[in-house]
Amino acid sequence: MLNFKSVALVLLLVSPSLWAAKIVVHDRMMDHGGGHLMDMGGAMVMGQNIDRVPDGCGTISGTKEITVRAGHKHAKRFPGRMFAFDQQEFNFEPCTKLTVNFINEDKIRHQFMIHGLPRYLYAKGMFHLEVTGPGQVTGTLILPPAKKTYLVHCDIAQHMEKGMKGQMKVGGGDIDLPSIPGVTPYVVQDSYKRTVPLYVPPVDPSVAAKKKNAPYFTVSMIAGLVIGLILLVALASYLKGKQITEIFAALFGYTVALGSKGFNFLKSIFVRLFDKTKKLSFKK
Ligand SMILES: [Cu+2]
Repeated sequence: MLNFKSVALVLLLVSPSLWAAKIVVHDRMMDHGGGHLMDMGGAMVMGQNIDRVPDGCGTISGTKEITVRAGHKHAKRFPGRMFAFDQQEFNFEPCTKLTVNFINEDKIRHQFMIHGLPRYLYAKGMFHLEVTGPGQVTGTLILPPAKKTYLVHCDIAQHMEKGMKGQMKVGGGDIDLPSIPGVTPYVVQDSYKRTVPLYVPPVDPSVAAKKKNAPYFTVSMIAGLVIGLILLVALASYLKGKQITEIFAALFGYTVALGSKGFNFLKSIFVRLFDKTKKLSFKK
């Protein structure tokens, strides 16, 4: 018998939040030195800098901590996109010590990368967080003093092109980057109208020349015509003076004769096959 408690229990069990993928927190990373940390679970930090103050900063201006989520579901707001971060633009004061908690909500690899940082401080000018999800990884860097816009993206093949792209403006930034979903116009704008002409395959010039020089009449074509003419004359002389009913009767007769011959031929094959099988089946 159903009562309130059992209904509540069933509702609780089918609740999607209960079945949502569990976020693994990667907080026991091995420090490989030089700001490079990793674990065996697919989490990585590169370019971590917790204490070296960038040239021109003098001192750390302040500390900030943000949480950035990455996943397929965040792209729903952007038609035609496949992946996205939950936020596309970040603004910080120069020389901020920034800690990023990066949460990958998908069951694939995602990254949070900042590009264009000074190379004397960040290898390849890059700060990199990565986690094979669902999972969370945390890293810290100190932003340079320059008024500049940095590219933020996921570098897994096609993830940026499919929407996982943002920009980080330090001191107000210097430019706006293109194709940031919901922030700046796409370089290649999707269109649902058919504006591109249908594909016409290119013609190989050597094949086209061969076709152009080919003779209008070929030997096989003339032979066919001659044979056709002979047969036509023979048929005409055979049919000469015959009534239309006679012609149909003759055609019917030929068809029946041909059909019965064919039937007999097939029958003989079946009979032979059957005999063979019979002999085989009795062989021991
Ligand atoms: Cu990604």
